[in-house]
Amino acid sequence: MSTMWDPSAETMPREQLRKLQDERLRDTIKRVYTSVPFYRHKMQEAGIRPGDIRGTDDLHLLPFTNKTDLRDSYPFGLFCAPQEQIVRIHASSGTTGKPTVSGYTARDVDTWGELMARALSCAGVTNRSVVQVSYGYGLFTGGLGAHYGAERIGASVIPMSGGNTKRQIMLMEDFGATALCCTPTYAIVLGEAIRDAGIPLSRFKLRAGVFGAEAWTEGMRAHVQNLLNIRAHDVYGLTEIMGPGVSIECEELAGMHIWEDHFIPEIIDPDTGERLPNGTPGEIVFTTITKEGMPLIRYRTHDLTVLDDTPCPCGRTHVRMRKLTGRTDDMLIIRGVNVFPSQVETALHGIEGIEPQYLLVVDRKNNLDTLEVQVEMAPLLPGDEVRSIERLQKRVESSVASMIGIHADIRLVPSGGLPRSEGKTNRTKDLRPKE
Ligand code: DLL
Repeated sequence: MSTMWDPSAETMPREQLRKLQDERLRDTIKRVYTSVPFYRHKMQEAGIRPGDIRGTDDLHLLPFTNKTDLRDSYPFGLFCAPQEQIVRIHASSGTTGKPTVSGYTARDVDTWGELMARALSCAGVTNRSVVQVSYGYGLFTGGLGAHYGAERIGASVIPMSGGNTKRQIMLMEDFGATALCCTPTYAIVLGEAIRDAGIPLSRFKLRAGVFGAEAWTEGMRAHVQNLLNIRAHDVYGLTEIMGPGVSIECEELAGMHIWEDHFIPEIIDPDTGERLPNGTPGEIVFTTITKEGMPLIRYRTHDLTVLDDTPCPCGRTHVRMRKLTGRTDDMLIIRGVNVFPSQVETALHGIEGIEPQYLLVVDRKNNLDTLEVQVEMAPLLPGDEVRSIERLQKRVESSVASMIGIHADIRLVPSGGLPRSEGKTNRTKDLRPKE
């Protein structure tokens, strides 16, 4: 049984929770209306004044916020607090070369630590735990998010960051890590490396995994639990809303509790924007109600899931979202990194000798995602030699890698070699197993 980090918040009766949400929503709407021209204009356009929003029941009156709104106000246009109060900036991949940015005040960083402390406590982390954080540290929110949460609990944190599998395994054993935070695919890489090196699991003290940042199946859960002899918890979040810890699975491992005293979730029909009742699959939309740096109103995540409001045996009253089943846009998550095909297009732009026809092929080999980018070459001229083609390939490779942040194998194909479609061109082929 895990101990709750903040029982009064986590088991708050629904009626009280609703009241708190109403209050916090009203306050957020007033703040964004006063301090963020984008929201003021949007609300004015929709004929809404802050006083019209009395609580969560009025949420549907407000317009959605989209990733494109963030892009249009890049980098800091949606910040609600003055620059001198912003203490941290994180970012994730945007749809083109520019990232999606989020700004935090000191109180936001504090809240994040608190919610990650709740999340890690759901996985049984206490002040006696040793937490190996193998999410990347940096602009990506995984590393620092898990780090602050584990420190808040008083656990001993090993700030490993990603990569260097052998060293990860050595320190996991030597330092007696009891919890591992990383992407599910990296957890499998670690587990298989331990197995393949023939190191007995009895040498490790690992008990829990807190895995997220990408979709993973129940099949992967069973595999990784078996490889590492742990209980594996799914954790969800996104940079724009906060980072990891927006929701987490409790000991029941049956859906992720969304911390509703800080975020209001809605499920909508992605095509019509219509709000759907709990239990119906659709796109999850979040409104933040305590954030100061960059509050977001009805932010469309493009993530597909189902809200489950049935009581959870753990006693937490916060609604659960089921494992994600996909996305409504073309964003791919490859080794935990978000990749948009349009980024590849931007990277190819202006490179002489290629044509703007490309295809991203994602696959999984030995439990690790692979990415191949197929690109059409301009028709070859007599005298073009193999060497110049190799040079072209290298150039494309480095341009793509610096744009998307991960390595992709580049395959140059002859002009006209990629399939053309009559409708919307599909730029991706995802061959990874679904279950
Ligand atoms: O991935 C934050 C995070 C870090 C979550 C570590 C969990 C653990 P972004 O890079 O902004 O933030 O990517 C957000 O990743 O919209 C989902 O599509 C996907 N995603 C995040 N967690 C999960 C999950 C971080 N548990 C995007 N299952 C989101 C499936 C997930 N997809």
